[in-house]
Amino acid sequence: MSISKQEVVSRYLPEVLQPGTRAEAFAPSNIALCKYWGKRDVELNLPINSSLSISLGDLGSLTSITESEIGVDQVYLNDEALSADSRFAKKVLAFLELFRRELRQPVIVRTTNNIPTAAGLASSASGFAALTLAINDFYGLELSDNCLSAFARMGSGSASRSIYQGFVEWNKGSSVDGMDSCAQQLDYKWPGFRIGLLKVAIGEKKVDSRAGMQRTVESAALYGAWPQQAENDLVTIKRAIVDRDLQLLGQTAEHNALSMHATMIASWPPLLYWQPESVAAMHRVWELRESGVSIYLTMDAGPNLKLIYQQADESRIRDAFPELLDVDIVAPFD
Ligand code: 2P0
Repeated sequence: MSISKQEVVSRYLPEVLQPGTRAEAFAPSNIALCKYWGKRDVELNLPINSSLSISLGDLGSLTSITESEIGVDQVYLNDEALSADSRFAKKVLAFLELFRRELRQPVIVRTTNNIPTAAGLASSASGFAALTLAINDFYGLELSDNCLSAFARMGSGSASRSIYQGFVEWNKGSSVDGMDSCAQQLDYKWPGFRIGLLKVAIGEKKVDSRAGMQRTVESAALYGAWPQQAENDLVTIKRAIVDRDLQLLGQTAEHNALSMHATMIASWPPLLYWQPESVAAMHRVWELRESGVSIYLTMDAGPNLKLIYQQADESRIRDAFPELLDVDIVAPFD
């Protein structure tokens, strides 16, 4: 039996809210090295497996909440006022509603994403993390970091990880209310660690992650092998981070991503997020690796690649992927 989001949040709110007049918060986007794929509770976004990510420094979402003088709530995305029935505005206001109690003072929520649109990155992780942090500040909730991460997770699972910078582990947890399903920052830095965002194809995906993972859990027999693999991969990736072993980290992350995609492909109807250009780029990564460059790939629920490598190989990788010059190379620890 699932508990509702509202029930969970209400337990942690002060009796009387004391809203300020303005709050603003930033949260980074993140790329999972060990992926989250599959939910044990759809209402609360509780995952079947734990996951581990790297946050993208200053690429992410900046969200502000201010008191409004007009009689209704308003939502802006990238400086554009949205209509109240747009999908984004509805999601934002439904989330905000969880934290408001009986307060009816209208607010203006403004979100700006500085994630390069060319990178093909989802913004729901950084968006819900920034919104949660801004809500905490605006209503003076003084929530703990664990609580902030767990609440961000209720907006979007991967948002639990975007509360933090650096390497972040999201423990799947086991409690019914999900309050132990929150992320933690790993206390390891890795100067020279790089993520290259390689956009190979454009276009809206037809099936979003939320629907895609549900379809996989319900229809792919191969999914049965996924939770255990993910748990094993997470342990290996943590060890690789501690040892700064790029080969071990890269091959485990790449294998993890492709195994996740295998479960998607084994769903019905099939889920294939790759485009021909994605496959061509994968082959280029593998050729480059065969020529001695330590480069690995990971992919999410879309056609684009994220490259994992170290600064020492940067020029050879830029030469092999001139497209990288157009998008961002993220150096989380430098
Ligand atoms: C991840 N993805 O670990 C995985 C890998 C996509 C592929 O987290 O339904 O937008 O909001 O919890 O967080 C994307 O899924 O899904 C995601 P919901 P979310 O990064």
